[in-house]
Amino acid sequence: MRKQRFTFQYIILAAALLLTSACSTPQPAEKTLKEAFDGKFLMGCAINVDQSSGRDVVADSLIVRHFNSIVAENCMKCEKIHPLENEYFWDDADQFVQFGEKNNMVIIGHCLLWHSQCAPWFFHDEKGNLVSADVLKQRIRDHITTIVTRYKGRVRGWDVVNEAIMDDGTYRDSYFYQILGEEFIPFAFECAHAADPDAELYLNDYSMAKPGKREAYVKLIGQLQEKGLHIDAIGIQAHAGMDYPDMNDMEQTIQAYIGTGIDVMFTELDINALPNVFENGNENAAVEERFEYEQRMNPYVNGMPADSLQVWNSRVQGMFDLALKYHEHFRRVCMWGLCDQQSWLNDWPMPGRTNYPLLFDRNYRLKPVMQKYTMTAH
Ligand code: 9MR
Repeated sequence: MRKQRFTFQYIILAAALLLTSACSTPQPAEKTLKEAFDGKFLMGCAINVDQSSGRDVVADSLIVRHFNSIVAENCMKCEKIHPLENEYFWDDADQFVQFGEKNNMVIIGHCLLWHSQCAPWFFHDEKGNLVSADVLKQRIRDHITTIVTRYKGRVRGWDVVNEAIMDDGTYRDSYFYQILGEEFIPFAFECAHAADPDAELYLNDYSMAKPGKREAYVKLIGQLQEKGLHIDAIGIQAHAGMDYPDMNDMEQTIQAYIGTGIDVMFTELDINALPNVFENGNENAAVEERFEYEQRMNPYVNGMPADSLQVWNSRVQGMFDLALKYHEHFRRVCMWGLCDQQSWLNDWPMPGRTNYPLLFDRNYRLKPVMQKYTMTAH
């Protein structure tokens, strides 16, 4: 009797299984991000030292699964990698490069020259005076040659000069500019190419959709090309917000850069979900700008409301749709971090906010907005 009931239960179970598989339409398997954009552009992620050292195990598993390119969020910046004139600190940068190699990723170096986070010794002599043009050139040459040579053949491309132009198209009044004038940019490209002739070389900046900035970069690219210097692509950082940049302006920027004959990339994509703290609706990503914490500027501590999320989703898709539209000239789309809780935007320009700028949420889940790409052929 007992045996009979057992057999009967098996028959029911088998029938139910058969019925379910016959009725359900086969679901397309969800692709990873890198699979979704395979053949179109590289899918990149800026990683921090916890990730490149293997300490952030959960993040690492997602980075390896979803991304085929990495960039160093901080460990290759001058103040970290070259803190004193005769002292380089390689541990973190070496680990970053090893992480990329171990996981078969395209490794990007960020950044060789940047006015910000540049070690204080770089521009001054022992008396504290600004150094001469010749001394600065020698320092730039040593800095670039040493770093690029160390990772020759391992780092695919370098942000050679970062954030050199202001939103209105004028040159940033950095020490590089004050001491060397416009010449510091071609000089940096010359040094980088000499150190690794096979490395890709890039310019990189934020608020690129601003017409003044766009025109200045088109002119600068032309000047580098006229001098016969090697430049492969320009990085549109793409630190965006809920109402900027205007997508038509962004598209015009992409077209203008492609028109110069080099490729484009989104190199630091994130979408700030919080109210703009700047009274003038500032669209930049200048790390030196800071505000004191105000509760009213931190409205989504417990999550984003549906209407804001909808806007955020359309902004993200707007950026990816542009990259897809121009994919023949788009080398890479790189997120500026993996998941929301790790983003610099929780603390900039105001500390202690709860922001939602990235593709993975605070529980390390890929946001549903990306199903537009991961669930379909496009
Ligand atoms: O995300 C980076 C943050 O952790 C650093 O504190 C900050 C200063 O080094 O730089 C951030 O990254 C910047 C990038 O290097 C250049 N473009 C703007 C990015 C956001 O500030």
